[in-house]
Parts: sequence; C-alpha cells; structure tokens
Amino acid sequence: MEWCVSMPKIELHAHLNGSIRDSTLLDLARALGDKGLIDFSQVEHVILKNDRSLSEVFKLFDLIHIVTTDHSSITRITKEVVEDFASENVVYLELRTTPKKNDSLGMSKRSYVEAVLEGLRAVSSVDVAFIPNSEEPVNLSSTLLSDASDKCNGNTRKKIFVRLLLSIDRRETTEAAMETVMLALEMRRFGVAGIDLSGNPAVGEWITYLPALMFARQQGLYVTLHCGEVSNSKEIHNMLDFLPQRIGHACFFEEEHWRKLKSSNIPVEICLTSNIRTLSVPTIDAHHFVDLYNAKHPLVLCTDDSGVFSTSLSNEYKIAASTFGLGQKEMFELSKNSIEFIFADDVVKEVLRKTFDSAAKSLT
Ligand code: 6MZ
Repeated sequence: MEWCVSMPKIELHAHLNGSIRDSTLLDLARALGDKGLIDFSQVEHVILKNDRSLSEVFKLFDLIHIVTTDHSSITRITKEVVEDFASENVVYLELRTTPKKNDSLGMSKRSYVEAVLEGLRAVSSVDVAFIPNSEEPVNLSSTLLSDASDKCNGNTRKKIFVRLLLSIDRRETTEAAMETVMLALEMRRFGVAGIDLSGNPAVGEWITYLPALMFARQQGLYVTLHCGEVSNSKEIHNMLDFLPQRIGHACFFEEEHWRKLKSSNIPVEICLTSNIRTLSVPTIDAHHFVDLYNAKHPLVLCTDDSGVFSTSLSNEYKIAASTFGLGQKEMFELSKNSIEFIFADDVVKEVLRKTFDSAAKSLT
C-alpha cells in the first residue's frame, strides 16, 4: 500500500458530497438531530450501512443532501475533501458537484458554487492552485511552473491543482441543466473547467440534457458523461455519438458499444470499488479494466465517492495492482498517463509531467 500512497496521483472522477468523511457526515447529522430537524438514530443507521445497491446509494445521496446542503457545510466538506486527497499525494483533482438551489436557506446555484470556492480558499495544509493560468498575473503563473511539491522555508509543502466540474443531475429539466452550464461559463475564471452528467441512471432521458451539453461544448467547456451505469443501449450509443471528452463507468457496454468507444478513443474513468459495491459489474476479475488496459485504451482510475464507498485513490491503485497483477512501474505509468486526459491547459500538464518525472527518480 505504501507506494500506492506515496506516488503522485490524479483524480478525475470524485463527487464532492460522495467524498464526505463519515465523521463529518455524522457530525452534521447529529447537529440537525439536536435541532430536532431529523431523527439522528434513523440517519446514523443508514450512514453506517456498508453494502448498498445502486438504488440504495441514490437514497443515501438524498439523505446526505439534507444533511450537507447549507453554505457553511459545503465549504467545510470542500476543504476537507481537498485536504484528504492531497494527503495521499493526489497532485491534480477534478472535483465535481451538482449546484443546488434551496430557497429556504437562501441558496442559489451560484451561491452554492461560491461556497465550494470558499472551501478551496480555506484549505491551509496544502497550496491549492485552482485559478487557471490565463487568469493569473504573470508572476503567479511562473510560480505554478515550479514542481508541484516545493521547498518552503526548509519544509516540503505540498501543492494540488484543483479544477471543478459542475454536474447536471438526471432529475433536472432542460432549463435547469442550461442554468448550470451558464453558471459554469461564468465561473470559468475560478477554475470551473467543465460539465458532468450524473445522478440516478434509471431516471431521465438523454434528449433532456442534450441542448445544455451541446451548448457547453460550443462554448469550450469540457464534458464528461456517466455512461452505461445501467443497461440502456440506445442511450449509450447517443452518448458515444456525442463524443464527450471522457466518460465514466462504462459497465453495461455491449460489443457494438466497445467497438464505438475504442474507435473514438474516448478516455474512461474507472471506479472499481464503486462498480463492485453497486453490483454494476459481477466480480472484480470480470471488470472491463482488464480489456481496456490490454487494448491500451485511455483510462484513469478514480474513486467516484470515496466517503460513501469507504475507499481512497491509493486503495483503488492497490486493488488494481493486486487484482490484475500489475507492478509498481505499470501503476506509476497508468497514473502518469492520466495527465493527458485532464481538463486543464498545457501549462498545468507540463508541471504535472515534471512532478511525475521527479517522483520517478526518487522511486528508482
Ligand atoms: C451517478 C452519482 C454517482 O453532486 O451532491 N453521483 N451519479 N452514479 C454514481 N455512481 C455511484 N455517485 C454520485 O455529489 C453527489 C451526487 O453525485 C452524483 C449523484 O447525483 C449524487 O447525488 P454532489 O456533490
């Protein structure tokens, strides 16, 4: 496990509220219980349940959202999630979250995202670079060109790049999806790089989100889609025809979907523990990671919901290494290759390549 933790890693598929610490979730739930707003004993039982089907996971998310969706909680969770990823040597993190509107709390989608940004600014244990280079004053941008782990006053201080993806929930209408895309465009200068389509895959129709996704792409936002989390051949075809920059999961693909995916070379975000826990793949040995890896198809290991599934990115690397018989060198290469699929500019990619190169020297 040690080298899985110490090597630099890139996380491209992490849902903010799914990455919440258990301790924080219980803490926030207890506080609502004390105010008489929820029955804590009921909620505690649901939070601590370990094995959940895909539909139970979405019920849990509804509960998590009741507990977490106020500005200060969102700020706290963001700060903690970034700190947690940085502590296991994630050097680049794309964090995705669904902007939420809650009139009773005075929350708009914009104020939700502002609370997330506040969380990024609140991180103190590690340097967080989330403003894109094009928005940085020249001297700051040159600082970013240094290695992602700098010597500062004799101490090594970690750096993490963070980019945000705004998620469209499959329960949303076309108008709501468009509102999220407009917000992402407005928030680009604060590190919002793209759009994700997620939420319960048993809900909603592709055609509902298509106008907003097309507009996002026209405006130069990156797009990643949860694709094939359930069996839905027509939707999988439609999604692949859209040519998103990445897709997540790809569990219920049939031969013709694999053919289309491979010929279009769309990178796949692979979430091993999540897929096993939600029974989206029958066994870990049968996971499509093997076929994609052997075919040299672009892929990246990710956590999905590290809190909900009690995992970490280091753990995902460890599982892949031990299950598929891959060594430290192969896992390092897999991690380094992920740089090519990030939703950030060439300057960031170059910094990350240097970070991996200097880590490679210390490994040999
Ligand atoms: C699809 C998922 C997901 O946005 O509130 N989400 N969507 N499949 C998954 N696989 C298990 N895991 C998480 O984070 C939680 C939200 O992310 C999406 C769901 O919409 C969930 O409500 P945010 O930060």
